[in-house]
Amino acid sequence: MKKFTGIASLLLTAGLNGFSQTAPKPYGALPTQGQLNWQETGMYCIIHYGVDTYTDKEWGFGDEDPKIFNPSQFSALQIVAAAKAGGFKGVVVVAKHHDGFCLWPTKTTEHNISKSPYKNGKGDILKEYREACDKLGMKLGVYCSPWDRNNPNYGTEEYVKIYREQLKELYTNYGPLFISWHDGANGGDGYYGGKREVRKIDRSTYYGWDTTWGITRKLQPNAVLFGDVGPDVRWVGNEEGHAGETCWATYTPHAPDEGKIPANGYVKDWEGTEGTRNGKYWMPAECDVSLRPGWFYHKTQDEGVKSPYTLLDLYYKSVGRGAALDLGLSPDPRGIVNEIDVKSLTEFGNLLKQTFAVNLAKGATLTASNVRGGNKAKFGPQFLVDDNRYSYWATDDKVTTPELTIDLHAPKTFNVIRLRENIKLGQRIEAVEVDAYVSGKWEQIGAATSIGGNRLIRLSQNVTASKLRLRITKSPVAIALSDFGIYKEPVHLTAPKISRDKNGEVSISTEAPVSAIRYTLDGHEPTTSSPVYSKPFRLKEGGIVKARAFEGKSQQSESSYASFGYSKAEWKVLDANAATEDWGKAENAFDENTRSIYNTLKKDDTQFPQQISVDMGREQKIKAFGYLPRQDKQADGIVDSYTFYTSNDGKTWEKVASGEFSNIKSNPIEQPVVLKQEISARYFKFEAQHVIAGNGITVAELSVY
Ligand code: FUL
Repeated sequence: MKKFTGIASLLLTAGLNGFSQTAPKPYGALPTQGQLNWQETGMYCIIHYGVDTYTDKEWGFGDEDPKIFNPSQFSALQIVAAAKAGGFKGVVVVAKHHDGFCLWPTKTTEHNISKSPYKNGKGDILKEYREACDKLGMKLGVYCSPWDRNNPNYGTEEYVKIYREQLKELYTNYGPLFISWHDGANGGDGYYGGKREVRKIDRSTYYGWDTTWGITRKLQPNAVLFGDVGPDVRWVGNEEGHAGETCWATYTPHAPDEGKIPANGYVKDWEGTEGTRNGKYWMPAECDVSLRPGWFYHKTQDEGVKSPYTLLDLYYKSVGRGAALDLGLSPDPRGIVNEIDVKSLTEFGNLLKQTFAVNLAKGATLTASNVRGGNKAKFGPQFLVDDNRYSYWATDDKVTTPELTIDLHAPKTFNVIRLRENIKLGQRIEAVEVDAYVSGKWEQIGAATSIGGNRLIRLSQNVTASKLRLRITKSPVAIALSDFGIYKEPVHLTAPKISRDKNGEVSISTEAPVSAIRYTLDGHEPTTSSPVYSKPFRLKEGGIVKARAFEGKSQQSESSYASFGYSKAEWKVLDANAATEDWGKAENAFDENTRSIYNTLKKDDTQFPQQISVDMGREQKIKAFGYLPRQDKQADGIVDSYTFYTSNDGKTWEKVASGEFSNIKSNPIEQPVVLKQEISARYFKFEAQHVIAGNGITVAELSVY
């Protein structure tokens, strides 16, 4: 009898397996609990605020006097509330940036907040953030820069110990933390206790990352570790806020040099944008991008705060591709997030809320071409609309390209589709297509690749339909899809694009036809009474153009903004280092085309400095210069140490500005150089002392303001 039961249960199990009533076998690398929590967090802010806020720099040299840190109105509560209003779930506080100044009273270095006048040396910014986060139900994470341009020990084993002590202090005193953020910018020149020299480290081995990460695991076991090489969350490879259109949660990082171990700051970072299909590790991407052009606050960038719709676009390109959005906030010298920034954040938060408030697929009848083991109660498609990210529709092992029809019972209008896999079983689905039943036939309306933990398909126009179809077109194994949603993003007109050509003619255009574009040249916001744009116009002296699209009486787009320097129509090259190729000629440095570059790159050794001098045709009043580095994602020839000269005869030159373009590698935006005082000159010279890579210089545009 006993024997018989044994055989019966064996038969039964075999039968069940045969009908695939057990859960599908997990596929590939899998997320940890910490990574699942991080995926659900989805969006958070990184806060850059410290001595750079007072020196107006992106990278402090490390010689800043702690006395300059004395905010009048610092409010962690206001800052965290601004992030929350934008729909963000947590903040990563830059506790120490490359300048080495610690915003908490650390025992590891004198270079910290206790030496500042803030709260008479009794202040602790980290503690204030901890309290604010607790009060507002937000998560807290920390960024402690490995590179320390202040510390005299930087480059030695002693410093690595100090760095680990700093992390220990942060982990012990300010938890619970959801993320520990490790930057890849490492080694270079700095103050280093007064030595003012260049210190190079072996990025592959110096920090002993395995040991350092062990400290995080021990003291903050629920925090994920972020870095170029994760190990939990990887850098996406750009600071523009977008992941690849195809973006895998799995990744195998590679060192730039064959046979070496990759590390933070030492990885083929462009590979992070898409990740690796069937990569060795579950290491999803984080997209970091600042709300402003730079990471720290600069008054001159007040006009450059990203608009709510730009943020929404980035949301689709990061969170919507299975990555996280990490948006940089830059409190101003008062110690709070500027009103302009708060406004944009709040509007963005409202847009998100409005868009995702209602899943229009709820209440639909879902019919699947296959359900695992025929067991609807366990694996049926009803789980796709139940608000649980882990309950799922699954197919039999041999069925990898099933279809699903969604009967909405009544016409619904939508423009966003959301899909999620149950990633506890890995990232399985490689491609899908979505159809709508319109005018008696199926029409494809959208497609997506690499589904994973969250995939949003933003349609270019509204679709109205009462029946939809989802086709899984590629998956190596049975599917385990957890969510299907359709949403309606509110109507909006997109802000016009403003550009200027070589002859100084300004054009304004919109993506779709609108009833009117109106613009201003005096810095004011365009209204229904501003002039209507009808054809290109000249803007010889440069200036600010603002434009807005209008539809009917009540609808208007966001306004767009462009600031132009003096027209370059009459500019001529006076002298310049020889260009490498014809297409890299010096004139490209002022042709108003950001895609063409002046290029002196050579294969062999090249002497620095290198220069280009320009005859502007007549004397101009100059307040500032601008250097726009190449915009094609290549680093060769990008200048990071410069001098500007002016002249009235093209022979004798006066040096009017010099310095470094901090962080230009990761964030290659126009670098404005404001002169100490306005100057009159007909000629200027841009001289490069150093580039971030390559032998020679590249310039997309030079501008004079
Ligand atoms: C970069 C840093 O060098 C920037 O200054 C900034 O902190 C950004 C978030 O990471 O690599």
